[in-house]
Amino acid sequence: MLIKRSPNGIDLPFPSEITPREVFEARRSFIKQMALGSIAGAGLLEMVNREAFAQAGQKLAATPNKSYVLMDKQTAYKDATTYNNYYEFGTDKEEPAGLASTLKTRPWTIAIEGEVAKPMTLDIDSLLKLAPLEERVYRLRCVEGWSMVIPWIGYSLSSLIRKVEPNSNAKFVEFVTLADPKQMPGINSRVLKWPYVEGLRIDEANHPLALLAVGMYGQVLPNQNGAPVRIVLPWKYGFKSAKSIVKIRFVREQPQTAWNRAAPREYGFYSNVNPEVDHPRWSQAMERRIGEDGLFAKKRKTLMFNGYNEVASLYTGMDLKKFF
Ligand SMILES: Nc1nc2c(c(=O)[nH]1)N[C@H]1C(S)=C(S)[C@@H](COP(=O)(O)O)O[C@H]1N2
Ligand SMILES: [Mo]
Repeated sequence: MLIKRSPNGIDLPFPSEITPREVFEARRSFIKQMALGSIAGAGLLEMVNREAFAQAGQKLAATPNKSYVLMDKQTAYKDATTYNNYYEFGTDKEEPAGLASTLKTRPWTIAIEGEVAKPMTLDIDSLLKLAPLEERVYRLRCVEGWSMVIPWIGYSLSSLIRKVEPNSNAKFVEFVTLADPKQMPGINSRVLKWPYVEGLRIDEANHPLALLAVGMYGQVLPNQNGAPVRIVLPWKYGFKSAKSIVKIRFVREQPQTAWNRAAPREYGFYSNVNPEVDHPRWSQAMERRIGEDGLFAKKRKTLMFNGYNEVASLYTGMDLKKFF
């Protein structure tokens, strides 16, 4: 590395010479693989480049979808990428930003199976090309009482569902996420049973709002936000939006979900944002918008379905206190 001598005599690296951490980590893993002889001689340089640059920070083109814009100010990229819940990489909000940087998101495949006419295993790059990528600004509200406004990139989950042709037994959809103890230090903790599993009723999964997300802020998803592919369900508490999905299963019975298993009295299967149904240990009436958390910042009122009233018809006739 080039060292520039600063006027006060302290040696400082020149900014453009600083190696981004992701690139460094990728190179290190590449060198390890090379030492193990698992990378052949041909195309070496190409592999170095692919390993190092396929992931974090890469630009991703998407067309803004005008039906999904919000008046709310967008959360700063810095906040959305350093204040995360991703327990596989630690339970502290700041941990995933650091610890997930080594998550290997290529190669990556998603298996789609169960009650479908056309089960398939797609690699992430084919998944990206399955439907036109849209940008949609969604509010996401965590069950803990904070929210963010993020410009996501992806397409409706329903586009993927259509391709696999679910049969009439497919009443629910289960999302299974990566659980690799070699890459995920949080898996040693017993807060949850791994893998992290989430689920939806088939009609919820087919609602146009349900997004299969592969990017945000014009870029490929940062690892801590669920790279390379996650779901985003803005009318439900954040934990329903499973990160780093490896399997989507179409099933007959309501799936066992990670949080419902861990604390069934606190986290139900539906988990629709609902200011009238409190968490057993705290109120859900208000929320704190990340980035507005100064000493005198006003809290905001939490809205039914997080303000996404277009989903209300999915729940007509249901007692939402019972099906929380
Ligand atoms: N695999 C996995 N997915 C997950 C979680 C997790 O711990 N593991 N946390 C959930 C919770 S509680 C929230 S609030 C959102 C946070 O998403 P964000 O970090 O992109 O804002 O991810 C959800 N998806
Ligand atoms: Mo959450």
